[in-house]
Amino acid sequence: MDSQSTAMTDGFHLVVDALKLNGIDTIYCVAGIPVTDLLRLAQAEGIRVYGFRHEQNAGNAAAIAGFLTQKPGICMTVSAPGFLNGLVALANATTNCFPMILVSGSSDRAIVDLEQGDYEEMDQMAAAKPFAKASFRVNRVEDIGIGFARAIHAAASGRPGGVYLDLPAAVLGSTLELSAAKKSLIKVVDPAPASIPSPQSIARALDLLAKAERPLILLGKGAAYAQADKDIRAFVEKTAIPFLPMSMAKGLLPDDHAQSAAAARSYVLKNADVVMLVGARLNWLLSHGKPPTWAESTRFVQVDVAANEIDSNRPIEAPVVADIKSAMAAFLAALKPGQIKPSAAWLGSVAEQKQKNVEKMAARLNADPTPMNFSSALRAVRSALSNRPDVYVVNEGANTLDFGRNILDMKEPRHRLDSGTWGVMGIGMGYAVGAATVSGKPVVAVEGDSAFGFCGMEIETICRYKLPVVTVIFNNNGIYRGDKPGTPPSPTGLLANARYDRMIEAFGGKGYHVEKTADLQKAITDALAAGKPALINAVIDPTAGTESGHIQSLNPKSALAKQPS
Ligand code: ADP
Ligand code: TZD
Ligand code: MG
Repeated sequence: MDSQSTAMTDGFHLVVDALKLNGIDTIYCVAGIPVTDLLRLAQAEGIRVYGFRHEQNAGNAAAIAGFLTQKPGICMTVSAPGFLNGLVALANATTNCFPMILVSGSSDRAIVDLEQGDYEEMDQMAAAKPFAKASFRVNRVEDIGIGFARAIHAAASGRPGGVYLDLPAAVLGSTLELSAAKKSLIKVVDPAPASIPSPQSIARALDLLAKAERPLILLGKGAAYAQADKDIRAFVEKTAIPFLPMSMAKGLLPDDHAQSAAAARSYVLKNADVVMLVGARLNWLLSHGKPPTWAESTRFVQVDVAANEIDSNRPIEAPVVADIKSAMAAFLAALKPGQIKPSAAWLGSVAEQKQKNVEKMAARLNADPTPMNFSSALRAVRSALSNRPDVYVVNEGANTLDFGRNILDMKEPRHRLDSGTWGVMGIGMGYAVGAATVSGKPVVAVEGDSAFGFCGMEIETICRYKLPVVTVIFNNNGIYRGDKPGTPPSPTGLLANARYDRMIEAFGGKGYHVEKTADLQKAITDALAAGKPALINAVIDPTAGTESGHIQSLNPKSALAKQPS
């Protein structure tokens, strides 16, 4: 055929076509060689392109978009250093079971593989492997369609996770006949196929729950991800079993629900006889299911899509390997009226314990010290959000996170986004942009001053795209606490009296500096009403925090610490 007259396309266009064909409408990125023109083309073709200041934040935005939508979020980066900057976010997505695809341009394969010193040289596919659920490279332009299909399947199916897709510059620039190109694209059918539980596994789990006197349902972020909100609520209410949400499962049932055992957390973990885990792992966040937090005799139901999660920390008597949507539907269909009945004594003691703890907490919450402490400042945030269930709450820090998890009530599913499984700092601004761009709803990011520092430059991104993100910095002058005045900077200290509010003013956003709870509450209310980027510098007592927040016991102790020197 005469090549002059043959219609041609190239790798750039095929990537955009593959994304659009699969309903992917947003890219979070940092531009540069070799993806600049690719991003321009994507934008011109109607894909929303959000340019960030650092790839880690773009990756975090993509990952949380994946969590919120069940579709892989896309992060696009440049070769080697840009790719590596995005890798922490990819690993974090995999750890948290969020579907995400890190797409990165890469340099000349022939030069990279002989280590001849290319611009931004690196074997990125190999580097990504240990941190991703899957890692692929497209070596031929006609394989772009297959590359994206494989990446989408891998990210979204089964236990979701982060996937790496390598696009060498030469592939982007390669041409292909239009007719062959069209045939090479794949529209993925059913990227997250249902995983139906066996009827035996459902019966076994219901039998065990029926034998329980002191049952507990523990909801994790897998349950939030599954978007089975109605069925989960129906099962909890029909069985009358107390439930405990992990932090990102808060709001699946509202925190003020009568069956919530959140205020009696230690009591129920220690005293339940049968625990039904729904999309929650028995990892460090649950003390590995082991004493003294848990009883030796506790028996477990575990609903999880990943078969190899079962028995990872404690024997699971009734595993239900399935996706949670299918599993909850099967539970509701099989449940007989009156089959499961927690004992009245158990429900009574959970209620009593809750009452006691709520009263204890009320005393702390009602105090109004100057300067503010974590409890009083969070009460102000809670009051400001009390009639705004639509607001997404992002939360990170140590004390800021640990107190925030307990004090900030959620009413809607998937509206609390936090440091998650890794306890990683710096997710805040990426998650805020991801949540705002996916939902179009306002976001309040409650950030420790140190946590904010890992991602703070993205307030420029937030201002550039005019996103309704209100960042509240709990400014206690440091990691956990501030330094004593007049002492040289310690490893945990940060500058005293920093005015983070002035940073956002440099970008045209609204800054607030507040020292009192009433002013903090008003600033949040006003900023949300304005619907524009804002940053509130909230002064917190630098002596109020504790080392490592609520997980101080995880710090290794020096064997020599108590010996005379
Ligand atoms: P949390 O930190 O809230 O306790 P984890 O991240 O530890 O939650 O656990 C989430 C679990 O949910 C993972 O084991 C994952 O395999 C599982 N999961 C994720 N999505 C689904 C789903 N749709 N159906 C079933 N299980 C899921
Ligand atoms: N680096 C990364 C990426 N993640 C981490 N978790 C840490 C370092 C260590 N770290 C924590 O575990 S919490 C924290 C760090 C640096 C910051 C705590 O200070 P903060 O919060 O100002 O954010 P509080 O309210 O002062 O405790
Ligand atoms: Mg701090």
